[in-house]
Amino acid sequence: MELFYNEKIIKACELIKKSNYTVAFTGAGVSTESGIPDFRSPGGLWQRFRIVTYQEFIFDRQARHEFWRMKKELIQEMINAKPNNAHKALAELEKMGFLKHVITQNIDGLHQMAGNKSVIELHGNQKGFICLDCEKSYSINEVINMLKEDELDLRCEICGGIIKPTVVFFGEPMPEKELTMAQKIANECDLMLVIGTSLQVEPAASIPRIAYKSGAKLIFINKAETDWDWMAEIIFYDSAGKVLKDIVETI
Ligand code: CNA
Repeated sequence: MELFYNEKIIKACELIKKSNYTVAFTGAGVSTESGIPDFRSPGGLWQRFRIVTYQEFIFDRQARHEFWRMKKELIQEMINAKPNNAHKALAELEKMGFLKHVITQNIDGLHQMAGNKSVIELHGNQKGFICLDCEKSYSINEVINMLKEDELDLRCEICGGIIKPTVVFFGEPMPEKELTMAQKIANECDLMLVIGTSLQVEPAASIPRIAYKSGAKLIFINKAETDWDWMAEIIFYDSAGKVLKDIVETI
């Protein structure tokens, strides 16, 4: 029988209180209420920009132009963004001792800004940039200045190599250390909060499946349906900020 919203909140709180090892797995939907668009929702990035793959970025100057044009448009709103109620609630759950780790596909750093101490970033962080030849690092401010000068094919000042964000592109392998750690946590946890993700980007999306297969219960909080909703013990088709705030207040 379908439960009412308040009943689901109470049931979610019971699961969290009973659990010995709760983790959160988050995607772009956890940050939309901070003003950062996700990929697939109406108005999301895929309606405005084409996704440039790793291979295109490396081999195609035109694709690099496209990528940096998108970055130039989005970088300021990304770095100005502040944690919303969803990030704050997850930080609060960690502080209260109910949440052990956040595994995130996001690159915006908002979980750490909200106060979560244990955050595993599967796709890197938007603040890092590196020369692909000599590996010189560039700060986000240096990159913003380069973009102001309209250089849409950013090159290393030392060796002239291509500068690339350290975030993981489509077609690029995920960082091994983070992936291994996330898989281990997924195997060991007994409750996973799956929040704001369409679960369409692999291999990151395999993390909740690992948790499910190893016997963990899953709570989904998503505005839209996913192909994996059947795995969830409880599902909220709702705003992550609202649901997580209600969970923290009820707990
Ligand atoms: P996605 O495929 O765009 O899915 C987002 C999901 O979140 C959808 O199911 C939405 O229904 C749901 N959603 C949107 N807003 C809310 C909300 N307020 N409350 C609850 N649910 C909501 O994004 P995924 O994270 O699944 O895809 C993974 C990609 C997105 C990763 O590679 C990320 O790096 C990438 N990404 C990250 C950011 C960021 O760092 N903030 C922004 C855009 C894309």
